[in-house]
Amino acid sequence: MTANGTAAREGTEPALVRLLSPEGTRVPHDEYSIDLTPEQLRGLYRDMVLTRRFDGEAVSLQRQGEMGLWVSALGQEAAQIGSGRAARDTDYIFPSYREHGVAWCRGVDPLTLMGMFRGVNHGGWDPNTNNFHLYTIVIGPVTLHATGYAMGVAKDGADMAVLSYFGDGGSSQGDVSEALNFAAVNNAPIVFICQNNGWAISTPIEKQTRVPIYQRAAGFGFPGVRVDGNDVLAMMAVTRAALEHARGGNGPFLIEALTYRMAPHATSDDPTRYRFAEEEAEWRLKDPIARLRAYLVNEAWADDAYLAAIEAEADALAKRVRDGLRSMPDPEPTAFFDHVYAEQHPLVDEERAEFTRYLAGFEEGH
Ligand SMILES: Cc1ncc(C[n+]2csc(CCOP(=O)(O)OP(=O)(O)O)c2C)c(N)n1
Ligand SMILES: [Mg+2]
Repeated sequence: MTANGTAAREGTEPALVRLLSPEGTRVPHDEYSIDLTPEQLRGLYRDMVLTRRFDGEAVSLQRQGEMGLWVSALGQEAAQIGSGRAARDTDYIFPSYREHGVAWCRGVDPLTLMGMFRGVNHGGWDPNTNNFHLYTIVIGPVTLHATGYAMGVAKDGADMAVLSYFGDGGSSQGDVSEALNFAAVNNAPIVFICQNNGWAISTPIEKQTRVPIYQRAAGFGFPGVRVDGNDVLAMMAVTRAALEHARGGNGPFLIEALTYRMAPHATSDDPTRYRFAEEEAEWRLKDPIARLRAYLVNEAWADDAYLAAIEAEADALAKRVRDGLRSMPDPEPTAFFDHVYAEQHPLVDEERAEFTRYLAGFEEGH
C-alpha cells in the first residue's frame, strides 16, 4: 500500500468508468458514452469554474470572520456538476452538506448557501422550488429520507427519480446500509452517489471499508459502478444512465465517484496533521477543471478570449457574494429559539428569557 492508500482506494476490478483522461483526451468505453456539443461542454466548464470560485471566496470570507464555518468542495467539482447536470429539473435531489456544485446546478444562489454558514438563515431555500432538499449535516439519515421520498415517487407513478448524496465516511453509518437495502427491496427509483473523496475528516478510506464501496450494491441486489469522479463527462454519462434505469422502474443504482477533497474538511480543520502533501500533489494532477480545459483547448472549442471571459464572470460572482455576504444583517441573537418547535414551548421560553438576561449583562452599567 502506498502512503496514501491508493491501492485500497482504487481496488482491482473493474476499472473506473473514465471518458476523459487526466491529460484531457477522450477515452472510449464499451458501456457508457456521451456526446455533447462544444457549447454544452463549455457550459460544464463554466459551471465548474464558477463553483470553484464562489467556494474559494467563501473560504476567504470565513477566514476574514464573515462566516462561522465553510466546508469546501475544492476538487469535487466534476463529481458534482457532472451528476447535477445529468438530473432533470423534475428529479429530486437530497444533498449532504458539501454539494455546492449540485446546489449551483439547481439554481440555489451561492449567497443563500453562505447565509446558512453565516448563521442568518436555516437553509434558506424552499426545497420544492428547486427540487433540491436542504443541506443535512448529520451523516447518514438523509439517505433514508431520500429512499422514503423515492418510494413515494414510485407510489405516485411519477416520471422522476431521486438522487441521494453521501460520503465515504457516511458509508459506515448504519442508516446508509438500511437505505440501500430498503431502496432495493422496495424497488425505489433512486440513484445513490457516494463521493469517495478519500477522507472523513481525518479518517482515511482504509478505515471505512475493506471492499470498494460500489461493490456493496451487489450485496443489496442492484447495480453499482465506480466512476472517475474527476471526469465530468463520465460522471454525467453514468448518472444519466443510472437515472434512466431508476425512472424506468428498474430500482436503485449506486455510483461511487472516486475523487479527492483537496481542501481541509472544513475551515476548522488542519489536514497537515493527518495526511501527506504528496497525496494532495498527486491528486492535483487529476484536477477536474484543468482536464476539461485541456480538452476544450485541444479541440479548439475554447480560446484565450473565452477562458478570460469565464474568469471575468468568476470575478464578478466573487464580488457579488463578497458584497452580499458582508451586507447581510445580523440575526437577532434570540432568533435561534424561534423554530425549535412549531408552537410556543415553556422550556424554550425559559431558555430564551435566561439568554436574554445573560446578554443584558453585557450592557453598560452592569
Ligand atoms: C452522525 C454524525 N456523526 C458524526 C458527525 C461529524 N462529522 C461531520 S462530517 C464527518 C465526516 C464525514 O465524512 P464523509 O462522509 O466522507 O463526507 P465528506 O466530509 O468527506 O464530504 C463527521 C464524522 C456528523 N455530522 N454526523
Ligand atoms: Mg469523505
